[in-house]
Amino acid sequence: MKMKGAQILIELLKKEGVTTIFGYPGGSVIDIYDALYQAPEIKHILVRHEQAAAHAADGYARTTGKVGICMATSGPGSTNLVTGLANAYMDSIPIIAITGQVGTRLIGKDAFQEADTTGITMPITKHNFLIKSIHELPLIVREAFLIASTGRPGPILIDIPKDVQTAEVDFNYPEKFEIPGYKPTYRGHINQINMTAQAIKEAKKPLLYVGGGVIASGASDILLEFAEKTDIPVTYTLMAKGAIPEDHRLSLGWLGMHGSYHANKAIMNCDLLIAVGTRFDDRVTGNTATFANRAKIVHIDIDPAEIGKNVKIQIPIVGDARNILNELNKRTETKKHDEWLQTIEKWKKEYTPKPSANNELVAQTIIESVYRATQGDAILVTDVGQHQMWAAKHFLCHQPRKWASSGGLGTMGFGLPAAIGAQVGNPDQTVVLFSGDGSIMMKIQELVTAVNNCLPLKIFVLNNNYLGMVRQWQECFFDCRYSSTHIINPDLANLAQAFGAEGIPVQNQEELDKAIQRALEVKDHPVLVDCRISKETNVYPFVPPGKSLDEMILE
Ligand SMILES: Cc1ncc(C[n+]2csc(CCOP(=O)(O)OP(=O)(O)O)c2C)c(N)n1
Repeated sequence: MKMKGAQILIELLKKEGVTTIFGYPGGSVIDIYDALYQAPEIKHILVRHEQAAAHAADGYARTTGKVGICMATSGPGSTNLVTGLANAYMDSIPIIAITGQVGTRLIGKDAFQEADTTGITMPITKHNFLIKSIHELPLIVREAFLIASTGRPGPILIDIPKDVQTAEVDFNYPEKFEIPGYKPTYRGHINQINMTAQAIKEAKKPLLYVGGGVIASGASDILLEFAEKTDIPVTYTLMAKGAIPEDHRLSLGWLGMHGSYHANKAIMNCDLLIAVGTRFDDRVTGNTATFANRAKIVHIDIDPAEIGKNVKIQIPIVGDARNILNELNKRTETKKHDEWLQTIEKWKKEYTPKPSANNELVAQTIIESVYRATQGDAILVTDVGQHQMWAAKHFLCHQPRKWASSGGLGTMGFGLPAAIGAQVGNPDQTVVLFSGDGSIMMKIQELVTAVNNCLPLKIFVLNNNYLGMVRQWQECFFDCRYSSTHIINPDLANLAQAFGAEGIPVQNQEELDKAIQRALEVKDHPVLVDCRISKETNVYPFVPPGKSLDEMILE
């Protein structure tokens, strides 16, 4: 049967199990939108800015484990996706962006709303495609889904010129296909696995350092089994929050610039570091020359390009985290590391950050109050800044895929659209967003997207009238010269009301408790709680950029 390119695309998406697209229409995707109109199986969430479509697809993917889909028109539509794609790329999140392009004959002629979308997005996608003929469409869409979700996951972009969308051909679904040269390695080299098992046997102070790869490969359960059997404590990156229950006796919290004191101490004193599905980001390592410099380092990662990129590795293992942890589990014996765990426990007692002494609302208390009220049974989403660090510290996650935060790119404005994606993907779960007054203003227009779709997001803005994290750096390194970090915003609770959401301002604990209860009982619209917090609180501990993890500023 003859079908138009736009219809073929929708058929292919249905075959891939797509039920939701986040997007924004325009002339170059109007045919796809028309095909979508006739496909009620796929829900389209109309955002108010294309960047939000990409972040929503990202939040959807992080919290469901499925591929997230976003769509935009050519030119300004596709360039607006760029930040969202870069964000997903840095955190290895599988999303597919579908963009319209001007007709093939107009490409390169500065046609209306033309941009070199594949050129622009080349460095921030795992792969991208410009479809030149309708005959290529089926295979490319199938390849896109495979590449996005296998190996090291990541964003893929498919740019579809207008004439490809309107051309007609007989549609044949490519049941079987192969991508020459694309063969991710899943099984680790057995010799290297045996060497690691031997190193574990010999180690007195071993430590696991895990990253987002553990979540991506669904390895959390086996990680826990392995850690318990070998009695090895676990520290993790922000991306791996929830990979191990955070209240587990072997969990040390996250590490790095704002990580926990005892996790950073453990890194600097361990004799064996087993890094799994992580990329030794500079926020984690601090000074790479001194990072874990008393340890033999094992690096397990599916992407061979990551091994040895930032830190010298003694035992590299390329492969899937789940497979390799399984193998390691089989090859290791039950062990005990009481002395090492006691040392870590001593560090844990040595330092706990002090809450602010005055009577104002403090961010940490707000987050702890929400954590208690939800009993931690929520998907937690954050924006970027101090509130992100406090949320990560004070709201514990006990399962994978309960946490969505911009790790690698650190994108302010990620939070609200990502929370929308998380709620759409998990309609029965409570979704809590912690944002800052700077971050929320970057994508505040998406409140109406949440209102239109009856999404009961619980949004807590930690409002300190500052771009807090930058102010903290100005305080610490620029002698309190607060250049352009004091921020005056509209009344956020009233603004929420204007969008059709519910807005509640809070100044003290009593008002906060009431607002939390109200937010949790609402089922059909977003609630924004504007928490006026103490203005100049800092996030501690704090490893200054480029310093060693044991050079933490404590207060
Ligand atoms: C898009 C973007 N622009 C600039 C920055 C730099 N930046 C990092 S944190 C921060 C301040 C965040 O302020 P706010 O959202 O109010 O959160 P707070 O730190 O006060 O909790 C800024 C400007 C960024 N991360 N992302």
